[in-house]
Amino acid sequence: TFDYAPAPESRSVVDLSPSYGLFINGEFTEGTGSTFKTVSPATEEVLAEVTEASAADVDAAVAAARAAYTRVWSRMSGTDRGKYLYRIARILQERAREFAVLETLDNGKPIRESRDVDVPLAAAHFFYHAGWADKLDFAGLGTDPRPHGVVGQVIPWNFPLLMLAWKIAPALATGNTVVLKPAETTPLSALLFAEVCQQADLPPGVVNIVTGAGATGQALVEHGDVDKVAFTGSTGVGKAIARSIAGTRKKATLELGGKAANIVYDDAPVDQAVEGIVNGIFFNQGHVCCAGSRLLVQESIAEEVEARLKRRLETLRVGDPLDKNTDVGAINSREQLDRITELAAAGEAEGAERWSPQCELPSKGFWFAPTVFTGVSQTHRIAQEEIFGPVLSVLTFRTPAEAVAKANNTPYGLSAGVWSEKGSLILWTADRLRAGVVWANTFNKFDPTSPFGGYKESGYGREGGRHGLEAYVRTGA
Ligand code: TXE
Repeated sequence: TFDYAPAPESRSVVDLSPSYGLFINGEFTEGTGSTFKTVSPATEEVLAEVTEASAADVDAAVAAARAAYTRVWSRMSGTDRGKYLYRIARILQERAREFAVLETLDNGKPIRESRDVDVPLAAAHFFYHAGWADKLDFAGLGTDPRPHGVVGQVIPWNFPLLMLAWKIAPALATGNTVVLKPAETTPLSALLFAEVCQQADLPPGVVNIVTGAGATGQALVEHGDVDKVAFTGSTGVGKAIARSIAGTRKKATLELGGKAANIVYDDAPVDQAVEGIVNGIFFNQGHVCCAGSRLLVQESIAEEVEARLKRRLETLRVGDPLDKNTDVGAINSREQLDRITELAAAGEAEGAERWSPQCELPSKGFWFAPTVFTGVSQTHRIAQEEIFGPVLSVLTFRTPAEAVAKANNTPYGLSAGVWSEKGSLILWTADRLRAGVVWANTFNKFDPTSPFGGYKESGYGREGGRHGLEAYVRTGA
């Protein structure tokens, strides 16, 4: 183990305040609740004190969103709503460095990823939806698409800014107003986004941010004046939300867990596939709902792929997330580290073979070395349960039919990858996979124009693309 001090020049890009309030009706307010601390997962240093919104605070935020909806946002032309979204997108680009550093500090992900993926994709999401705002009549949404009203949105900690963009951009483009609760371990980029709303002169109340833990999220989704709920997070909480709003007028979209198969056929371009396997599971420390957490490799090439994969993993740099050369950063929280550690121990106990490259981990913070399990069988917990960490389970198959059967044999159905030189085999396989997204000879490719979402216990509804707009409107015929 070793100690490190985060690079001071990167740190100075963000101007952290010692404490943060809530963003309600266009202003930062102290709120009536208590406070909690958000820490850097890489060092355990306290970054800031953040307000834990009470039920009364949630009430005030929903009232602000309702007033903004009724008085301003639902009456505004799509063209004007679009102008605000374009403005937000441009400010995100201008302040990209600040967002990237803040996201990395609060989340623990490598700066290269927040700089090259999270922040540009968040801006792209606003640009894309700005374009829809005045074209909703042509989006195939039925006759006279209308917004729902006030949307309550709860997001997770793995892509804090990007998930915020996935939620807020389509809601605003379609004329809804929003109360959003970021995850308790990563509230800071949402609060910086609140500043962006001010800078863009967004009418007060159109976007409100309430920070806090599960109880704040629950108060929001169960609030009587919320018309629609959008949630990304664990399958357990997603089911609880679905139960709690059953029988009410509320619409809901749920984006939940995954256990994606990355299927590698024996004619696949092996070097490319190995890169795709590494990106599939070690990108963002494996804190990705669509992570390629199960490698299904054809038996005849399994030995070669495993050997090349291990050689490649020896070169991954694990450590300081603010260092531009880092490939794998910190685990987001101690709770998540405990979950990963427990599931990895179960993998060993159930008889799979555990391997990690030699790597020194920092002495403070939450860290887990990249880990590969071989000899995994379908019934093992590490083949069924979402680990949400840098842990790959390797299974083998002989025939395409067996690959499909194994790939589909989990409660989830969010994403999958297929690697082969044969287009026909890729299409045959994709057609049989119960997964919302199937990547061919690539993995973890995201684009605002493509709908994303799951089958089975991975949830329902789509985000992104034209389909993503459907969740935010009600239509006539
Ligand atoms: O998720 P939670 P956790 C999976 C992943 C991970 C596990 C647990 O497997 O290991 O879930 O993570 C808010 N009503 N995913 O415990 O609790 C909470 O405050 C309303 C996959 O962090 O689901 C946070 O804002 N809201 C996933 C958000 O829900 C509630 C991403 C997610 O937290 C609530 C995250 C309640 N009763 C975890 N309880 C993905 N699909 O990307 C909690 N929250």
